[in-house]
Amino acid sequence: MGRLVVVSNRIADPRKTASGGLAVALGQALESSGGLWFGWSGKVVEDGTPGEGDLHVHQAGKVQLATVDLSREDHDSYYLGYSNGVLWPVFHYRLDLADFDAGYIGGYRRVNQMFAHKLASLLQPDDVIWVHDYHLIPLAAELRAMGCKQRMGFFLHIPLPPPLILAAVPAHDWLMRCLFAYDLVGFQSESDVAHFSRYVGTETSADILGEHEFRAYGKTLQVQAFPIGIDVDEFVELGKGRESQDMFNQMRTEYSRRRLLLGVERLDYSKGLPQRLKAFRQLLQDYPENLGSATLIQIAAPSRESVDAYAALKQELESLCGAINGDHGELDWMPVRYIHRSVARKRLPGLYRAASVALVTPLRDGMNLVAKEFIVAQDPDDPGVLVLSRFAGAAEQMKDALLVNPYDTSGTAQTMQRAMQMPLEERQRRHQALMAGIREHDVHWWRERFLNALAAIPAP
Ligand code: ADQ
Repeated sequence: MGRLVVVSNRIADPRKTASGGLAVALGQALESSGGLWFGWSGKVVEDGTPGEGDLHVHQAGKVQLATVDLSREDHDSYYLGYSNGVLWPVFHYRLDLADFDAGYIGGYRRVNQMFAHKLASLLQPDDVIWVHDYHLIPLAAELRAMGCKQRMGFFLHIPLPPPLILAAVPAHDWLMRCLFAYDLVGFQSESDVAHFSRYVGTETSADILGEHEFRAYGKTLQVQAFPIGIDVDEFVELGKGRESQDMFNQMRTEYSRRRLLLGVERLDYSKGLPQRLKAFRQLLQDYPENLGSATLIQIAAPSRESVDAYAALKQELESLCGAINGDHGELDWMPVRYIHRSVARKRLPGLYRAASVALVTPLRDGMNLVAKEFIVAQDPDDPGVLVLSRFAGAAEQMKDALLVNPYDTSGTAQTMQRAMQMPLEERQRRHQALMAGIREHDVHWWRERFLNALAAIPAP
């Protein structure tokens, strides 16, 4: 196979561990092929011209990193507007939060066109191009329009909604048609693949050639589920580090008389935070033996704060935490510790390990890597319990977690109670089964499966 070219909205220097498992895994593939990673630089030029941006190229080991700046107007319409104000909510089934401002889509197309132009100047004929996520759906179509014939694959990190939800996007037919410019499209779960197949069956005149093969617009497209995993060895190593150990010891000392429940995510409405807090409040009401003991540490890292829906969520969360603490707290015990910051990646395994229960209860999630990280960080002899939303992509694989419907407040409270009371033997059995699955289907397996499937497609 030729050189690998990865394209994503943001890029990371794969040599830095703070970048996380995905960057490390992609970095390894890029290193072995002497590849290129292309994306937005993160820089916004206040008085920049829409559709124009400086290209920066530098070398990180064997990998070339190429980034482009965005003008303020492009950033606001492509990134905040269309990507995060339309596609993110709709793809997470939240039509009520979508802002269908007609101006956004022009910026989205313009930036994809500009990225295609800048990228094309760096491409070699036998490159294999792997495009990531909803910001860049039309990229292959733009590259093809410029005559690029390379093999191209696309992976969607977020869910694909059912056809009638997708059809609410004014330009849905154009978006879905753009997917046919790729040779391979990967989704996180089988339910996403089923939604794609149903969309194609009901909304297009494409021929469904097989479970994974579709033909339309003069092009054949392969579609498959490639559930993303984590870099297990990297996370285990992080867990052995001093920062992680210190975190664990500090938490164990501070909460020695308490039972710790933990939530870790970006502050995002897809993650089901208000529903989770209400379920925790229900737990305290329905099972009063938890009063004075159960403590929920909720870490919610700031995210997309200039999008309106995020500011409203932040307020709702603050008020819920205040109410729960006010109603149930004691001078020596506060039921909720809410922290609106991210935790350094090196400390995360220690935090996960100190918790008796992890609450991973999104309303909808492409996969959810926190669920997998929590399991890997546990002590196999005395592991914590994972409470996982059935609406996370991870639920298709992690059947040995306690699956919940996050909209069902008392059902979720009941499951939290069950998790806290689970006998050691059952905890060990569930942990062992989950761990085996996570190890087998790690991020390297995911990357290789995708790239092998792409390589197996005959060149156009
Ligand atoms: P995200 O929505 O960001 O990702 P997720 O997969 O849970 O969700 O987390 C990504 C990473 O961020 C994890 O490694 C986690 O440790 C880290 N992280 C999250 N909150 C943090 C915090 N408060 N402090 C420190 N680190 C934090 C999108 C999709 C997911 C999909 C991933 C990968 O929405 O469904 O699993 O991409 O494909």
